[in-house]
Amino acid sequence: MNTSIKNAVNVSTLESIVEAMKKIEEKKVLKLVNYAIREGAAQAQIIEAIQRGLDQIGHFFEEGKYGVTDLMMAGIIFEEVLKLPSLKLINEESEEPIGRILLCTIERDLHDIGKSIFKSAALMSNFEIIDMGINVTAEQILNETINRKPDIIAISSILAEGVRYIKEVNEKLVTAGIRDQVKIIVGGLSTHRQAIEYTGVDAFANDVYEGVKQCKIWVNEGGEAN
Ligand code: B12
Repeated sequence: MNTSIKNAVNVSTLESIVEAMKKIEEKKVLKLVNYAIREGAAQAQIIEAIQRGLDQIGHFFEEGKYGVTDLMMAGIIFEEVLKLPSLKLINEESEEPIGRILLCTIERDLHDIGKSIFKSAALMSNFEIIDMGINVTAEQILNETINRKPDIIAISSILAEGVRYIKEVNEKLVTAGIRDQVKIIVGGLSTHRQAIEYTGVDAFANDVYEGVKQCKIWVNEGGEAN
């Protein structure tokens, strides 16, 4: 994905996006995003601005100023932004896929925005994506791995409890004798470097672009992790 800044982007437009997002002002966010794109903002800058707004919303939620409905509305706004044609998050050129990724949000977790961003970035890099959706169990991941033979399993885990289910994914693949046939990468709020050791996955990335870069290394080099 080209994340270079084409023109000088007005920093205040990006700050206005953060503010509008923070206040959950849907129309204003969409208007500002379109404006920022016309100013030459890169996709990554826009996503980063929205994410900063979401972080504030998260804090307000923790403080009790916002409720679940507000979280939900925030999620809807982000989805609307991701769908904007001007953001061009989908690669329209139909080139031969460089590899197959099985993607999901882990069991009991309904957050799918980070997953969608990873999906867009991976599609832009010509990966084939099998999107299993949200709240996906280790058993379902195992079955789909056997059936679809992906090169990589990419798991999004936003809730803290996700780590235990990711560990289960690794254990099921080991028991089935197919763990060495697939790489596993995880990302999300609940994951950190220590989680790699605990869960037995191959890599961790909280930045989708870093995550896709790692996936490319695996498919290009025949599967060696960093
Ligand atoms: C929107 C939102 C929701 C929406 C989600 C809508 C949707 N369509 O996804 C809804 C309303 C459903 C929701 C529900 C809940 N939520 Co919520 N939610 C949020 C909020 C505000 C934003 C999350 C988000 O989308 N962020 C933007 C994305 C882009 O960021 P991200 O998910 O982290 O993804 C980035 C990286 O992590 C990474 N990444 C993510 N996945 C992957 C995968 C791979 C492979 C890679 C490489 C990278 C990667 O790349 C992304 C881009 O940089 C956060 C607050 C916050 N600070 O994030 C709380 C937050 C995540 N929620 C929280 C909570 C507590 C809940 C609820 C339990 C609330 C409740 N009492 O009901 C429920 C749980 C429901 C469930 N079972 O999942 C807590 C989680 C605490 C924790 N760590 O366990 C947070 C942190 C709020 C808080 N501060 O308390 N939520």
